[in-house]
Amino acid sequence: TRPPYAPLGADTLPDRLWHRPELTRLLGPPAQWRVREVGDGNLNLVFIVEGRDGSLVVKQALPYARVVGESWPMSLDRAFFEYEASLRLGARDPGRMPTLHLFDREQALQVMEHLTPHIILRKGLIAGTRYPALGEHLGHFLARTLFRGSDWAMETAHRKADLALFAGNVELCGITEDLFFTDPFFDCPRNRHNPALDAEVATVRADRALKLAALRLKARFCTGAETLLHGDFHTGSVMVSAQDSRVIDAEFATYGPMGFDIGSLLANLWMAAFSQEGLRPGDADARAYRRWIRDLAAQIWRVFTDEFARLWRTERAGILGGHDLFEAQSDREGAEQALAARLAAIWHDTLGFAGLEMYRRVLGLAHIAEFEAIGDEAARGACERRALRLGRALAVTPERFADVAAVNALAVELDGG
Ligand code: SR1
Ligand code: MG
Repeated sequence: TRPPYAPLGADTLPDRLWHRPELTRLLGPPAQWRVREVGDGNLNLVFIVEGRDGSLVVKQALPYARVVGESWPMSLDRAFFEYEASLRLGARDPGRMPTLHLFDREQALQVMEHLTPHIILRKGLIAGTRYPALGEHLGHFLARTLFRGSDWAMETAHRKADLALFAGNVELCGITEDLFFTDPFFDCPRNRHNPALDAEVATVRADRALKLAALRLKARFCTGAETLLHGDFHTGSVMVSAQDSRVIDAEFATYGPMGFDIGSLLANLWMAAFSQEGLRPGDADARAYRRWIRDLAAQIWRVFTDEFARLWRTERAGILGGHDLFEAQSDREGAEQALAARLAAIWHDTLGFAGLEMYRRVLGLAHIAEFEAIGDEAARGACERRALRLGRALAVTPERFADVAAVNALAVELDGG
């Protein structure tokens, strides 16, 4: 009989996993394993195991949300959905997810490649590091995973099966629905905010236009099952080295609108840019660096649209120029017209979701390290206020922003240069 679920500890891990060939093959003899718990995310345990012959990461779900504690029970099934999503996202953009070596559903445990010398992108952005290949990697990842998980690319039977599978990720979807679209807009006990923003919080409570936008976007998220999303695609879900970028932590995966992943990522970049003045006040490089971050956001959107268009022209099934149909004359113009309409709709969604991501990271439960690292409340409040202003404009008046340059222009104006 298999042992029931039990959380691992750095001291117990070798005794619990010494018999797994996937580990001994890559690490060498268990007696020589050195184990560190390094998880600093909101949900899980993460261990780095180093052995004679190599190193691995062991990730295990806890039966509660680590960020809150045992008072917030959480299903271990999230490890299963993360595993299933990682397989699909990894196949749709090969090389961008860590290699998986083992999944044990009962123990809610995955063993994967130890990415080294990679660090979490959010930490790299706080440190002011530039990553030359990142924009291309993330733009491609978004285009390939979002396009290839959709009905533009998948056969009906496969897509419906996946839709049904990921519809089971109920608990984590529920967290997103609450934390993203609901909590920041009322006096939820889970919320917390910088006291320097008390006036802004009072304004949000009375802001009907913003609440209407949040309701509209929640409906888009809940009903717009366009593709398999990563579902939590912020700068804490990307690991980077000088040349490489990897995507981790797909446990919030669900079918949803393409703009959700794109908006989550771009919002975190715009917030990282706003944090620079608070992190390094008056520093000339911090100013240059925030321009680099804004340019990165623009590059990601450009690479995304170029790659999405390429896939549309080469991998799409169906009428108007898609393959697999014997049309008398393929309608190239119609295909381009449909592509432009699709990209415009994705952009519109992207803006709205980006706007709400900013609200939830400033006023909700799960804040971001860029702002939290600014010790002075007033200085931090100034940065957070800019994020709220940009967020409101994106969510409530998306039609103001024809393209990413228009968003960056408002970010520059709010940042004073
Ligand atoms: C209780 S989970 C809080 C947040 O952490 C994750 O990274 C997701 O962003 C989630 O919303
Ligand atoms: Mg995560």
